[in-house]
Amino acid sequence: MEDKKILFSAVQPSGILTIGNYLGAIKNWKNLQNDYNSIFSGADLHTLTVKQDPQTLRANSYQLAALFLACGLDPEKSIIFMQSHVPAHAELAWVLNTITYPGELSRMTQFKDKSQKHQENINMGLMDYPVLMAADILLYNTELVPIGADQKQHLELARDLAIRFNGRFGELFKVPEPYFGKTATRVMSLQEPTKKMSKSDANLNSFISMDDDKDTIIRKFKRAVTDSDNKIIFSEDKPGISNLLTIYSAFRGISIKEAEAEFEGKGYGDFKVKVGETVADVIDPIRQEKNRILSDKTYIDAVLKDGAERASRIAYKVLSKVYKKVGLLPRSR
Ligand code: LTN
Repeated sequence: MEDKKILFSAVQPSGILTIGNYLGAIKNWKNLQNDYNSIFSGADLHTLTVKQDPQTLRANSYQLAALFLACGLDPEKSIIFMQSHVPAHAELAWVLNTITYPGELSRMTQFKDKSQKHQENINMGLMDYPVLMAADILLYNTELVPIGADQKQHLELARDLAIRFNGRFGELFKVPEPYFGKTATRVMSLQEPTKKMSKSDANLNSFISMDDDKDTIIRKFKRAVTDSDNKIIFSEDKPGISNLLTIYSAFRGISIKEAEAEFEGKGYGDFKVKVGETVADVIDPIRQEKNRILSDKTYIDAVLKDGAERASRIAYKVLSKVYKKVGLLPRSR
């Protein structure tokens, strides 16, 4: 690999993604892969921490891999693989577990939220989630980790564990930095614009999935909740309109100010249709390309196999240094 900084990120194959996930992660990855040695993973082991139907998980993993490719992640430029295909992730997580304190994990916001949400299945994996994520990151001497704000605490743990390990066993891990991107796009629900857009929302009109077709997208935007003063400006007391402006400007690659100027004097009806069309113009081709790629599982398997091989080569070099540092015997070859 060329002498560029190493960047690692991952998404869980836990079902359809929304335009929030797209704007928050994969859209930016496409550009980052030119500037960094980029490694992108489907975090399938993480997905097991909440109940999964095995068949659905398999389908979702193919969906995610195909979406990565359809969004422009390039297997020639980046390493694209499934976490479970590189056992070093689970192996490093074990070692990191031995330097992690239960209190560090039990006070994680996401653990507390998910424990609330899945009271029937509070398992050790759910609590250990951030340690596996630390392993994902540290295995590749990662310097940069593109993440959303919700993963900040987890990245902080990865940094703490890197520093703790280095302190105890000698310099080895790079201490990773978060990468939040230029604009923090926080996409809100179309129905309750004070809540984050979520694919698990019972109201299907509240989110745009990466699987929605053009008509569905436009219909959902037409139904988006706004207010009644008919001014298209970004303002705290206009969460609905502000959200639509955020989405529009992110998809157009323009500033909120420019978007406001474009719609000055226009009505909400026209505005909503325009936002819908703009989003659909980007999302619809991605969906079609994703479905085309999905029809060729052999191709996806080949991409993931190559990715896993390349990832393994890096990961096992680091893992064997970890094993040596902690005092495990070298394996004779
Ligand atoms: N927890 C992340 C997904 C994830 C990840 C990672 C992100 C798993 N491993 C390593 C960055 C680096 C999420 O759910 N967004």
